[in-house]
Amino acid sequence: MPTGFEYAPAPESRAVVDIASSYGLFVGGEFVDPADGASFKTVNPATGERLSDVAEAGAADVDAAVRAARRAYTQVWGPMSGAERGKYLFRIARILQERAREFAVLETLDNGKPIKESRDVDIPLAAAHFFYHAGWADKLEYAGLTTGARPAPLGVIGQVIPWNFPLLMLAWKIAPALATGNTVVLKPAETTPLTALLFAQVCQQADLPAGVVNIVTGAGATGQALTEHPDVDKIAFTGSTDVGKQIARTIAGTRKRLTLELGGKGANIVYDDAAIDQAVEGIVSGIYFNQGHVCCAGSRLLVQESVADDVVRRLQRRLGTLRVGDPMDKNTDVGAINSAEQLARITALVEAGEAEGATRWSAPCELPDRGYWFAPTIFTDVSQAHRVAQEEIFGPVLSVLTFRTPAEAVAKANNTPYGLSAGIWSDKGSRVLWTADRLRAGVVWANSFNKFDPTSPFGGYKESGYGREAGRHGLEAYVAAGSED
Ligand code: TAP
Repeated sequence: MPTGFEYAPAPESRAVVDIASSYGLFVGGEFVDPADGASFKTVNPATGERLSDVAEAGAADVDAAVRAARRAYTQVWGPMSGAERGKYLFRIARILQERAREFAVLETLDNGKPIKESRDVDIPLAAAHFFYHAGWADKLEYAGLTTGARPAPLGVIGQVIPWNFPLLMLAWKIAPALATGNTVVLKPAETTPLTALLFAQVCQQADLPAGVVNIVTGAGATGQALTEHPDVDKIAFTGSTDVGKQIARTIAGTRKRLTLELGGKGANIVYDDAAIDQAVEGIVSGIYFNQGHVCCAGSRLLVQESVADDVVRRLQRRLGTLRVGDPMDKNTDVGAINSAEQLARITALVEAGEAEGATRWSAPCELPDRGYWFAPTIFTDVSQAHRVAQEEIFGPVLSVLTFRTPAEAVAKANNTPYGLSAGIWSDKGSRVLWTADRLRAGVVWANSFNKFDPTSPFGGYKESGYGREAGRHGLEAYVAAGSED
């Protein structure tokens, strides 16, 4: 066992994955204890039970991680050829595939998402991200991402990620940074550190040079220490708009680069000529997938007035068939809310919706009596000024608004501070294109929703952040020769 591991599997996970009773930080290729010995517990949100104790990194630990990353950058990873770097990324991708079952179970235990989603979405997409970027590592020159014939990495990258797709967000951050020759220090979210720590073991298994990837676990203060560290060349942040703004203020006036992937309030626009049953499926996956803990969720349904009653009726019928409960059950559609804090946030916004006069309907389902749960919910009679139409709920709650004309649909869709995602449902290609052209959203899906692919750039307008992840555009954020210069 590596240093910092005290092995004692949690009872519920014994069969598939070994969860240590405590974890150290991953710094310089090894698991180490934090300087002041602090730790916090991570729990299974479906039961409230403790899974493990995880080290809490302070400023001294973050400094040690940044120094390890700097050494690795200068001595090994920076000078290495793209073809060699690519081999490591391919190796990591293959190990993620080989250990997919272990990762899926661990993700579901720590996050609360249904096992069928971690098994079929999170883990395969994380592996796909490493495969995709492995392929880029020796081709940067052809994409104009080098200075002369040399790649121009930025150096040491500090990365901070949220809890909704823990391994996938890690892959979105680490794969492009490594492919372009940078080294990283990554802080996972406090409530979901376990798959990042299993990923650290994958780095060891792949013989990745020490210090190329460092994982510092902890709360917001750990993330802040990382963003404030003077020897970090760039911060890549995914999380809430409030914390994103705080980080932008911290970084202003320094030499650091910054990319921000923040919140959203996506509109799913359904025209009267849409295939309604297909649209209803898209609305359901748009907002109830991953309990609505999705930055690009279709959390506002904009439906044309003439079909609104029919769509809402069919939607309620469909929600009645969703299975809410044990995330480890392969038939579960909606799992647990990730934390008590998030449940409180959802509950408060739903209460605000009721108080402001919107009509609430929740699916008639029996919720487990321990852990954190919220029944799939729909608000009708919503006006644009209501908080449930403006603020990100980040839970299984849909706000329904209606429109008469395409122009009204676009105006309402664009009427939030966010601009991350949107969906359009229509039988007419010309109407889809007309609408897509006018939406201020980084991603627009047509007759589908929540489709992801490592080749497609992803990112926001307005308060949803700046910079793109994935595709060729995503690489630009990690090189000096990209379009940012
Ligand atoms: P946040 O509360 O913003 O947390 C995100 C990360 O930042 C966590 O690791 C958090 O640590 C850390 N953090 C908190 N305070 C910090 C500070 N002052 N300095 C540096 N780091 C700090 O968001 P969340 O609740 O985890 O995630 C939900 C949000 O993420 C939603 O708004 C969602 O839309 C957004 N999101 C966006 C995207 C994209 S691609 N746009 C994707 C996924 C999620 P702790 O975990 O310890 O608080």
